[in-house]
Amino acid sequence: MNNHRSIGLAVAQLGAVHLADSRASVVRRLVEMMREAKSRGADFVVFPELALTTFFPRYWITEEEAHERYFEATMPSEETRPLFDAARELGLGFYLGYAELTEDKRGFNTSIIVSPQGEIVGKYRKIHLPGHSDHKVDAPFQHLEKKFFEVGDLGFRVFDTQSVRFGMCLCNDRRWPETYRVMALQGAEVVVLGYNTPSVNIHWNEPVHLRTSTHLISLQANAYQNGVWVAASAKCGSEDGHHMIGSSAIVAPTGEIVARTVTEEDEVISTRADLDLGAMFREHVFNFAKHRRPEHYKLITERTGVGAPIA
Ligand code: CDV
Repeated sequence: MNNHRSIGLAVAQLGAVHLADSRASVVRRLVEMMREAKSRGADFVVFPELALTTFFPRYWITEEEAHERYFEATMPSEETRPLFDAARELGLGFYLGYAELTEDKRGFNTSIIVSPQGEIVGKYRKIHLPGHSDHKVDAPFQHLEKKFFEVGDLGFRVFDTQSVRFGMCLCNDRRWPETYRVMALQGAEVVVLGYNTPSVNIHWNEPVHLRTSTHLISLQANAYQNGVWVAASAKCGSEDGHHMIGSSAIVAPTGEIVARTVTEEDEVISTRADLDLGAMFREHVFNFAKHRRPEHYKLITERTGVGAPIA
């Protein structure tokens, strides 16, 4: 055994959450997986995006109805407190995605990091929101993240807890290299994220095998290029007939998948993440201070879409 710094890292994938499922029943499933993660030696567990309800942006409903049924006005609430109690009881930190309603009725697709003391130590609000805000009347379902959520206003920050520097993001953010690089430039060691990736998209036709492949490629490439661990947790399976991919995974800073789910149900995967594995890359091939050339990257912050070639 080496004496490297490490953390026991678990991903708790969640199977389908149907319209009829109560918050309390979902929280019970999450707590059960916290116990399973702890029994495997985990110190931290990663739950999915919008983990407490069905993936409601697929339904055309009013903002008021969505707020009433699917958003959290407080965290913890009566219904979510068992997660915080379990964290304290088990000495286990966690990441959780949920729909956040602020006091002034603004909606965000949010995630938090909670310490083993049951304190919220970090909050993130999703920045790369996919989908649309209008009603696609001819589509079999909607993807209304742009209707129900504002673009996150907290940036890609990092949070120190359990002697680890965590970064976090949500779902579609995982496909964008800027997400990870901004966090890696702040010394992130572990990037945690949750996702709901539908197998069918109303905007483009990508077969399921490719959807799984592009999901994993995004995690693997960005783990390697930033020397970070990436732990990604799906909500998956068929929610009232709407299927979402699984393949939750833990990826090492080498870009290798060290654990991956095999079901589309509630399933815990885990590993002991050697935090010095990332240091090896950050000190050599991806030594940012030595090798990055930001003077040649200006277009990345100046432009959103494709424009004219630079002179
Ligand atoms: N919830 C998501 O952000 N889903 C997107 C889909 C729409 C592609 C994803 O990146 O998986």
